[in-house]
Amino acid sequence: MITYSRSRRPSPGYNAPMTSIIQRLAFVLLAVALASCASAPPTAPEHRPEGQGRVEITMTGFKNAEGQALVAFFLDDSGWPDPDESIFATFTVPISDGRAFAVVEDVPAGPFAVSVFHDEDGDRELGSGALGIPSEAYGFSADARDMFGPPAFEEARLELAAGETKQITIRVK
Ligand SMILES: [Ca+2]
Repeated sequence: MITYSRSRRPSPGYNAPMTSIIQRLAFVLLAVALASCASAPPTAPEHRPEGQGRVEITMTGFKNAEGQALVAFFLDDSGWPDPDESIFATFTVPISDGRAFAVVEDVPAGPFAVSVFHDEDGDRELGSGALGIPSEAYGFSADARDMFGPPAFEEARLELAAGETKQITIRVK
């Protein structure tokens, strides 16, 4: 096959079919390579639908009104669930009658998750006591809870549609 290219003088039609077959084969291989890349979800960025919505968060279960509720809003697992690592929004909300309420506007449609804790001492850290067990109450969207640490983003994940106002309740404990 390689030697044919040497005799490439006045006979252009001779090499042409082989070239086009090689080009076609290369294209098929490229398509296969691209297809196998697309089916690797851990590295591929997730497609989000167009549009925005609004999320209304009711938080319940606060045992007193000291300090504030620290709310962290995430669109993916990047930084989850650390309030200081949220790329989208982190804010504090006052507590009244064991409850707190927040509205998050202009949220891109698609997956999201929320982490909340009762920052009683106002140090922006989830207090922990003996054996590292949290001493301040906390909770996550979708009622996600894990015995041995924070739940994964996927466990707390909810979906927002474009134009939707979604009301969620997070119970801290
Ligand atoms: Ca704290």
